[in-house]
Amino acid sequence: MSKTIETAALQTAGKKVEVGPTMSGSEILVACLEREGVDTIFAYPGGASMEIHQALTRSKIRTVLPRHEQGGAFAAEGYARATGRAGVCMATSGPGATNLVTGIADAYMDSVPLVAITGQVPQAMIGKGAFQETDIYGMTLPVVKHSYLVTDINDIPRIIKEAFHIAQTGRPGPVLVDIPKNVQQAKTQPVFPKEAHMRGYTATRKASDLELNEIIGLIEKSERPVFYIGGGIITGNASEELREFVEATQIPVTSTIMGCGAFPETHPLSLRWLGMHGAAFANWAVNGEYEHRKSVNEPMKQIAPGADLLLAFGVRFDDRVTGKVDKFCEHGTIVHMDIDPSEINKNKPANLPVISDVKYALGRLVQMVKQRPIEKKFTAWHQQIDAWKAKAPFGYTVTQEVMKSQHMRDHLKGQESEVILPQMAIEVLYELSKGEAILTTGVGQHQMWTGQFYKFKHPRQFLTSAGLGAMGYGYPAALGAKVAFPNKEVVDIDGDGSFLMNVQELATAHIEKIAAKAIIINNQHLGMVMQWEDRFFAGNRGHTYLGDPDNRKQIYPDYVAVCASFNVKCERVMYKKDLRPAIQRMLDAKEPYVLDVIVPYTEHVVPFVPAGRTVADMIWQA
Ligand SMILES: Cc1ncc(C[n+]2csc(CCOP(=O)(O)OP(=O)(O)O)c2C)c(N)n1
Ligand SMILES: [Mg+2]
Repeated sequence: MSKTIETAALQTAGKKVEVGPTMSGSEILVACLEREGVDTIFAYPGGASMEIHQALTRSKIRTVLPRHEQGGAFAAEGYARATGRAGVCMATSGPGATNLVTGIADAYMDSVPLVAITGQVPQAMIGKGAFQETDIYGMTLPVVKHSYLVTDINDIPRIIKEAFHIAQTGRPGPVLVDIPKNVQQAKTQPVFPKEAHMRGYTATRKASDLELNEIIGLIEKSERPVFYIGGGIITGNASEELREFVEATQIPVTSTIMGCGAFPETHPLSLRWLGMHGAAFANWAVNGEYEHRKSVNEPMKQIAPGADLLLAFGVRFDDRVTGKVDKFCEHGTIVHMDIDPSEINKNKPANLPVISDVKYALGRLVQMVKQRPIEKKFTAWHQQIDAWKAKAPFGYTVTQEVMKSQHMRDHLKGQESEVILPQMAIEVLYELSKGEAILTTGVGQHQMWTGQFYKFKHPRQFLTSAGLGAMGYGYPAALGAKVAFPNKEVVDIDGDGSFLMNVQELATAHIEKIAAKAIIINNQHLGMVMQWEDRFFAGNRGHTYLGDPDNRKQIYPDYVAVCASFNVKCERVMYKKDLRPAIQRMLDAKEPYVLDVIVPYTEHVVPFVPAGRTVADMIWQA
């Protein structure tokens, strides 16, 4: 049994530590994970990590065996995004480790706390081209917040303590810990530190009252302020403070996709999300309304001005949000608040940069406006925004193009009124789940429609691969979220292309009894790429059809049969009349459940600001 002692030397250093009995490196690692409060690890074994699995069999930590390391990494991310605590995944050296890379990159792009552990060949073999040797440390350097190659068994407790601290504090991100097999096998008496001490690592930064007063001064001077908020509000746990400040100041709020749910999208002051496929009214509120121009050579003709003050909190001015960045909020004063100084002036110069923990800053701003309320009511601005909301809500219609499509000819002959559009499926899910489900997605059109037709009320409700845009994310991420919250409804809204990329995780769902649900929005195409082909390449198909070209009438692959082979229930839904009851059956199920919803491929996601363009180029009418 381990016991807490303070040795003379360590007492001198003023640090409380726990010294354990002699153990192997693998056992020490698992003991460290236990001390970090890890309850689940998504881990796939191999020669260089099996010793750690042996130690895990003697631990209370739940080990979930994904069927592909990428699935394990995405599941750990789903767990992390849903809880805010670090997700943990593990793989063996070589191919196991490289299979984690996409998940690590995804966590890096979206600032998700992830601890990725890899087995490595024995130290003496490193650099010799040993069997399953890869320099995963070097390979992942550009996509980690930090990484370690453990060279001494005595370092394991400190490294794991630091890894979790780094992953979860400040701007969260992925940390890689690569552990050679001989270090796992060696034995020592571990010394577990209670805290991480790292010189030069500052996780907390606080805005000064001077800076915050300046923000209030700018709000008082402004006529058309807008909040542009992102994932930073969610990772910074600042939703409550944001809501209080917004209600006190009446400033409308738009978010990035990463920020969906940080401010309730059902709130009258919500402008939903902005950017390439965001709400037209959000794009207008930030940039102003312009006459639609057919070519970039035409001048931009303004109809109404947009924000004169942009409060950009916990965002990074991603190109999918800004389009042509110098035209983004061209006439507004920009306040950019972030905990990560490297974001300031990276993509867009800020008039007032503030480096701060956003929860602290918003909390303090709330106190300030309580003491001295802002007089302005922004009435004219709210009227303008209401008019924009009425003019261009998210919507869809069954168009002539849909009616004449191959889909109608092949599948709905005589029953055209029963066509299911992708957007309908998401709307019905929103209704039947009362807007309370945790959703994950793949990447593509279905992902954008999920954002548009499901209104997120809570932070950590919409888990989507935003920055990396990694197809295959949806179902494994749903498994991770469901493991964390077994009593919440977790649904992956996926594309037929994306779902197939990690279809093997159906086995994980069944064997591990993880009741995550999935709705496949099956258009038999790589829909988003097809949309760009339609818009920019005269509809010429460059390998975007996923069905069987020799038998276009067949829906391919047959997901009902695929799921059946994994012992997972699946229904195919072709007609509108069947949609609602099928979604209800899926929600009622206490086990993994898949709906394969067949939709036409003819729909385009609108609004659409083509890449690198401006709000004047936005296509917003279908
Ligand atoms: C791993 C990966 N490969 C390729 C892409 C490029 N890509 C973006 S969207 C898309 C189409 C996705 O098709 P599907 O999952 O069926 O979704 P849909 O757009 O049809 O709703 C592709 C190929 C990507 N984002 N990720
Ligand atoms: Mg598709």
